[in-house]
Amino acid sequence: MFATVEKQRNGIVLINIDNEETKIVFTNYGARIVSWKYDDNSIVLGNIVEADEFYEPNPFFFGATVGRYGGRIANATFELDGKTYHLEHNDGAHNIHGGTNGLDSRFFDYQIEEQVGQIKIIFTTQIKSTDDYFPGDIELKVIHTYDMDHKWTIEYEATTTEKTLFNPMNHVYFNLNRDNNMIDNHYISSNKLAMYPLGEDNIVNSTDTIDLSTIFNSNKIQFKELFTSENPKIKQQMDMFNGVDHPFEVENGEMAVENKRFVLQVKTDMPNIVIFTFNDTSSWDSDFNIYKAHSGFTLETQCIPNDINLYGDKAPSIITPDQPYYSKTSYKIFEKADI
Ligand code: G6D
Repeated sequence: MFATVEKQRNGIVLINIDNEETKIVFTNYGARIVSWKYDDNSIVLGNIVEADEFYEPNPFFFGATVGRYGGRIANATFELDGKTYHLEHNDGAHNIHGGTNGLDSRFFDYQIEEQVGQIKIIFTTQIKSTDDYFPGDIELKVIHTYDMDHKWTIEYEATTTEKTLFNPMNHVYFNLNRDNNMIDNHYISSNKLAMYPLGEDNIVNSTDTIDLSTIFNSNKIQFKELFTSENPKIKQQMDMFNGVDHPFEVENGEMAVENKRFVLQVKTDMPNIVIFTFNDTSSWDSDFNIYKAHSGFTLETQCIPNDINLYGDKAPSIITPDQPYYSKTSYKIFEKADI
């Protein structure tokens, strides 16, 4: 297992990790994952040619670290300790993914540590309150670790100067199909699959979840079954959003996604996983946009978007200067014959 560093134009650095049958690439731009391959199968969407032009601003956030706040905050406003904060309206009336100066579009500093059985890339940056209009300046480390067992782990470590909201995540799109054909054939599974319904403009405005395991009488559900379900609650949501774009609560933060050949296991200490099945791919006018609806899915491990407007001062995304922030998520890929 070894790492090589490749400097591209425009300040982009690619860090390639080779672990025999799997290869994974990260970049300093947005501390993002660029590609992940199992033999010659690309299991994530994005920069297949690994060209820097790919990262011109686009609305899809491929593989990026997203924050300081992942997901939408309704009406781009929230109250904390009696003070009202007004954020940038970068998604209609709402704020999405922390605004246009978010973590996805900045160059991180980095350090690579090759250890026994694993390689770590420690990315660092700061977010100032003046960058995104949230209170508090944040010092952040995003640590990507890749290990011999083909497991990619992301750790976030942060401190803030003031009480604020912090809800980072990674926006990688997976697709386990050999030709990256539609993900409808993939199954999601967990001992609990509770889906939070969305209201207008994809905003989470209710904590009354839809229990998919009960509706389907199974803990393993194919995306296609969800997309075509005649259950009125599910159908209403699928008709509104052309697929899944919903926060889930899963058992112990553990779930799996599989197709015929591969299983992807996810484990997180975050309370929710937002699954987004890439429902509208039309908003990026570029030759790089080769994507059809449902050509990938995300597993965004985070606190439920808009938590501050749902739970007020009990919102899990609130952090304070006296308590450093830490969270950890791992994604592990298996070929089925290996299990
Ligand atoms: C997030 O949930 C959102 C989607 O609605 C959005 O389109 C995407 O990011 C870019 O996953």
